[in-house]
Amino acid sequence: MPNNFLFGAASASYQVEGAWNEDGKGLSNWDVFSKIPGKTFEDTNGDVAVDHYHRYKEDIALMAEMGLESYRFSISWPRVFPNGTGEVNEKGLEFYNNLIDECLKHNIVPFVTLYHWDLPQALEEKGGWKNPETVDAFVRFADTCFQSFGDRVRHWITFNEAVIFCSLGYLTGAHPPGIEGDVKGYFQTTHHVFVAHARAVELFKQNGYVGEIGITHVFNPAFSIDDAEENKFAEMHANAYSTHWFYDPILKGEYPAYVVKGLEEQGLLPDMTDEELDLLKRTASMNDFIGLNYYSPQRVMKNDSALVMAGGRENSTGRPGNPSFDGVYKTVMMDDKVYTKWAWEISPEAFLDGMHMLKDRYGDVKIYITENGLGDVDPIVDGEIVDDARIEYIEGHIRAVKHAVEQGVNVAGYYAWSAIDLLSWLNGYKKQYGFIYVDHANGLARKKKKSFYWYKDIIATRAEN
Ligand code: BGP
Repeated sequence: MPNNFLFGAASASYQVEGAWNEDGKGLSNWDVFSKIPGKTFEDTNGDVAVDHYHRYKEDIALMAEMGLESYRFSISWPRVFPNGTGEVNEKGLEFYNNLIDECLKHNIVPFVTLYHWDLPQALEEKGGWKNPETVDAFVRFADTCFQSFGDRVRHWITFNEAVIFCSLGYLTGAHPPGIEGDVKGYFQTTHHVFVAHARAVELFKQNGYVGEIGITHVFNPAFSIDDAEENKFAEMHANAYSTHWFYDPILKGEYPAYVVKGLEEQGLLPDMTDEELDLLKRTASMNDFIGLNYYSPQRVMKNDSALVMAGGRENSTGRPGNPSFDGVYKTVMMDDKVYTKWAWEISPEAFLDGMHMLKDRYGDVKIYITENGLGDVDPIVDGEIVDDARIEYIEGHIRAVKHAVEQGVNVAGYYAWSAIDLLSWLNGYKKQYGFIYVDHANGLARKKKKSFYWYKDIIATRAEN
């Protein structure tokens, strides 16, 4: 891999930090939602998580030992603004200042996500992402972060995976605010997120901050199960709703006409002002990159039933739900494909094809793979964590990135999910992703997994072989 290609790993505030009520932090929607019985796996929550808030020095030192070039983490909005807006919590800023400095001390490039799902509860109670005031509050939060950390942070992601928090929040109810079946609400909240993103990007550029800014979307490229015309139509439909709806407003500055028409016909088009649409248009060329979180593709076919929201992999993994309209597509599992324990298809080939699909539609936009990894219950052999399946998974996907780069796709970095074992939103601590193991039975002690040494070698050799 080229020398300027960044090898990193990622995390998110609610999933690692803990310290949910310390040093002036306000409540997040997840602090509240996860305590409603039955909402999360075995009622787990992120109150303590893996205590990164107190152990970040030890964690960053381990990342440095692994040779990590960049660490993607998110800022907890309620730690900075306990009520979402209003007074800043200086202690919150102090934590992120320390975290950033610790990364830099070890030559690790901080890659900061502003919003990875932990909305201040005070804003959730006022309508969350349905309320345009949340957009204003986000822009202020973003500006505060640019001002406070912009002298050292050069890489900013505004939002992580709008499709997930909007669809699970408003369609399936699996994430806060726990609403089911509000299809218009789903589209409305995605629109507000795109507007919030565009306003933050414009402000970043207008104020002359140094560095790059973009957004991260989950990327589930859709492929028809066969060549039947009706299934090919389903594939087109699935890509339009799950990919183009999310990438077009950011990179082309307008929504895909096909989806707009479909939503209009069903009375589901979000409320949008001319001013917002202009904003999307004029900021499209200002995005420096797009982040892709890729785990698996969708295999799709015609769906004869009416509106289907559950979309997917027929188990309860908490994945979305891509909405299907007029019953034209559904996502299915196939006998000849390989799946993880949580029924997510493993396909580096689809990843490579997907990157080409994006290049075909969006040209040479810079891409960071901001998440990719294997959720597993790691085998422990004689006290060692022998996560060969993770090594195989990541190796296959890094190889796909290498091919993509060789074939002219502009990929600038790869971030494994995750640096350290952490809370899985809906699967608790059982589903592991990290290179660093966290021993919950032993005071959250850290331990290096087999993959830790393997990734260290990949980075050191720049994935030569
Ligand atoms: C992405 C999220 C991450 C992480 C990952 C794995 O959608 O951005 O925060 O959770 O998926 O998901 P899970 O923990 O459900 O296996």
